[in-house]
Amino acid sequence: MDLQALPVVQGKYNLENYEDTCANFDWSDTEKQFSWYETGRVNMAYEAIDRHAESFRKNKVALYFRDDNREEKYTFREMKLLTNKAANALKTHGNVEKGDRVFIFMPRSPELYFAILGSIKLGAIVGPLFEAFMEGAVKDRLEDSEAKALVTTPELLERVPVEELPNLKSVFLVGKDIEESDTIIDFNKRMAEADRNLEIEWVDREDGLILHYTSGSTGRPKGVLHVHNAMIQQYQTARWVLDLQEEDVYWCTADPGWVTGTSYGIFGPWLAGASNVIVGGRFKPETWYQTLEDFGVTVWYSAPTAFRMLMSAGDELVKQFDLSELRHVMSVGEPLNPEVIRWGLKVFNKRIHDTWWMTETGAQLIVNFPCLEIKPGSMGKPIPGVEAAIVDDQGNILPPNRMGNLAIKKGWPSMMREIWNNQAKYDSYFLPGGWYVSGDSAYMDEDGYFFFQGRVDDVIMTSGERVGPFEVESKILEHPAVAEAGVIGKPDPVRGEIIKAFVALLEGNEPTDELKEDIRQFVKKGLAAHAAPREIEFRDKLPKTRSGKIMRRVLKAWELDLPTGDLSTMED
Ligand code: 6R9
Repeated sequence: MDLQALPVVQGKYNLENYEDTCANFDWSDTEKQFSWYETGRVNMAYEAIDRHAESFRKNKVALYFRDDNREEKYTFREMKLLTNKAANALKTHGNVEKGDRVFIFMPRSPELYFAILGSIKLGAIVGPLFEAFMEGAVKDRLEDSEAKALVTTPELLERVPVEELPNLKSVFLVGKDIEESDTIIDFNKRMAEADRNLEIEWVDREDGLILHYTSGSTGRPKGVLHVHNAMIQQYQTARWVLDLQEEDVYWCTADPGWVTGTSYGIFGPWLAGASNVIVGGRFKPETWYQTLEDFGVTVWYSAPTAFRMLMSAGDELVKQFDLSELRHVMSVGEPLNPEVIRWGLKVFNKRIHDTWWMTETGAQLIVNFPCLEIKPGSMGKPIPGVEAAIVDDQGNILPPNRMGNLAIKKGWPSMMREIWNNQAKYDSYFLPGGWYVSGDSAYMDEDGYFFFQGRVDDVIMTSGERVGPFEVESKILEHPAVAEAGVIGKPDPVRGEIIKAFVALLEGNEPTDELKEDIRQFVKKGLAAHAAPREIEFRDKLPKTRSGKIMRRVLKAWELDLPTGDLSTMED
């Protein structure tokens, strides 16, 4: 059963009239907000922090931080000085300069944000790594990007094979009693003694800002490079879509290891001068509701898996909290089920607004604006200044209600500029006519609303995290008992999809439950907990093409009891 379109709720939104804005909008209107417009030079960290520290927002809280051990807050002025100090420490002790890659690999903490913004103030390119990554995943990324410096913790350092990374010259450790050496530097100590004044590195709009590694269906994870110019769209969507206003308290639940945690956990909200809540630690429904109540969160950005987990924690729990400040709720990362929207209406009395975008796009592209009617099941409409369409494999635009490739006309401000060291991969995203092809299939209805249908490729979205089957298969293949492995996403009511692996064993190995668990642990330790298959099924042989590629499509058909389709390329 579908919900009827949910009407606009009365309110004063930053975007009041969608149609008019689309007709008259020009990105150069937004560019005028930034220093670049006057000086020709810019720096994301200046625009996100220092600019406010030099304005009426000086003593406004920029960052509220909480985890199991710490509760702290920092004003924009304090953030400016602390990020200056972080920059000075990185420069003095790590020789970090413009264009260098600095990786940040640690759980959420205020220092993580000082380190990211400090690196950006030096013009360095930041590579954020999710804390759950294990040695293999960490090494791949540091190696591919030739990272020069790393900020991490003593606990996580065990997963960094420093000796095998010749380009990695300095490792800054955030922790207690750090013993310094040629490569190891005590981040807190060096920050404390660093100068609080800094000559910011003014860069060009097209200079590198951030490198997010993400997964495709083939090959190793790829480094998606974004540039400072992304601020134009991140700022504009923070106004239009997040609808941030001066008095808002904003909470984005994503970790900065993923793009949502940087574009909308750091850049967007701070470009808009908002108070930003950052919460560390593991997901617990009680803690999340407590966060909403204690900080008086007004604008909240999360993901369907999280909503579904809250939903399964029951309606009695949510009633114990005062969530009356909450005024605007958004979702990203996976399809937002109408059922979740219905639940949101019931327990928060709020419409949950879906937003669609990707690591590669740098910022939101198709969304349900607060000023639009919401059609449950739809991701919404393209933001003004962006052209979206459904195209066929040749780049021809398809009419309404026809399913095809969700594509965006090249040239939006926050688009990725490079796949690190891989021009061919970058080029493979585009079709004739200047269409960027997302890898998602969708259709558009006659009112211009877009509806997500699935991935065109084999990428798995599990709990909102994007996992490439190839990376998991490669890891499983390293297990001494394994001959072949094929990995697919299996539909799951809470997590969207779970990772399922089909495995053929080398001769002499018994297909036991212990071995399944051993393979699971092997992937968990070698790659990351969220990439470990929740289900493993042993088969004597896996379906392969004549060129030896595992046919994941056939595995999926086995799993879902569907017809296997055309098998003419199968080996025998
Ligand atoms: C921001 C982010 C991108 C992929 C994307 C699509 C899926 C994102 C969605 C959605 C349905 C939405 N996705 N938003 N699917 N409805 N509103 O998630 O980036 O990690 O790169 O994932 O996520 O399949 O192609 P990323």
